[in-house]
Amino acid sequence: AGSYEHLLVSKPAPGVRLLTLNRPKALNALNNALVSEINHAITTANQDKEIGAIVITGSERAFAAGADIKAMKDLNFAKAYGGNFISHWSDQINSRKPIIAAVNGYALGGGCEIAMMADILYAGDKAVFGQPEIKLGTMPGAGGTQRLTRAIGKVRAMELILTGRNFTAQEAFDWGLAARVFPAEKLLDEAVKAAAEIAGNAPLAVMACKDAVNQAFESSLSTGVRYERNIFYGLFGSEDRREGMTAFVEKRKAEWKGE
Ligand code: CO8
Repeated sequence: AGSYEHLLVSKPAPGVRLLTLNRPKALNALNNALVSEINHAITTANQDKEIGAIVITGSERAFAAGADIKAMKDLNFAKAYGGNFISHWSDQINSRKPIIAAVNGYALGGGCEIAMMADILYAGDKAVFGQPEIKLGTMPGAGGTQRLTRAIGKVRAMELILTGRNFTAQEAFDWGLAARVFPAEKLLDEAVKAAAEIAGNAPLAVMACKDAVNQAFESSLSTGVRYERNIFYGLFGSEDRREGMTAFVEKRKAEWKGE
């Protein structure tokens, strides 16, 4: 469903929307057009009751090799700051439905940042991550210094961002950036399988879980725990919560309504 210039959109399993970055000649380098298409596709998936989770992927060679350097080369301060360049590049974090990034090949610079914005990151065993912006005389601009640091800790993030060196799927996994590593050719199937499993859960509970986990990055522990408890109380108002517990007691499979 949907037709875009740089993005393929499909439904590989019930409840799953798959977005495949498709700018092969530039190794899926990100420009405003591609990012706008990603945002549009995510918004559309959020509005679609049939969809419970989103998978975002690239090709075997590249998830995305960064922001489009050719498009940035002649930018100046007035155009970047005044024109609010990349202000919408982080919009995917507004998705209320979970996003899984399935990363094969290069995920560099903005590509790594887009992958880190996802709720779950799966890596193919040959994936190559990095924040190489320092080598271009600049720095990460779409959350790299913040999300990488929160995910893997200060000294590792500092080393990677200051040297610009690449890191492997195994390192990403060991450090807690990637949830799982799969053989490259199995990665997409596994990501779709996980997305389908998520999509098969009660939609309001999925949304609530994602919201509460994200709150862990925004507040103190006691505030976060209170936040969680209040949403937990709120779910007692959902029909699916009653159905889920009733189905357990009646030893049958629950049927979700999304209400
Ligand atoms: N931008 C534009 N074009 C690119 C990019 C890029 N980031 N990466 C690769 N390409 C193009 C190449 O120019 C080449 O095109 P052409 O054939 O026309 O010359 C084509 O893709 C294939 O690339 P290579 O020939 O270089 O392929 P190799 O296999 O030799 O090398 C690499 C692959 C190692 C990935 C190499 O292409 C590379 O180093 N790319 C640049 C990586 C990089 O520095 N990325 C960071 C960019 S800066 C950034 O992302 C800042 C983020 C700021 C905010 C972003 C918000 C999301």
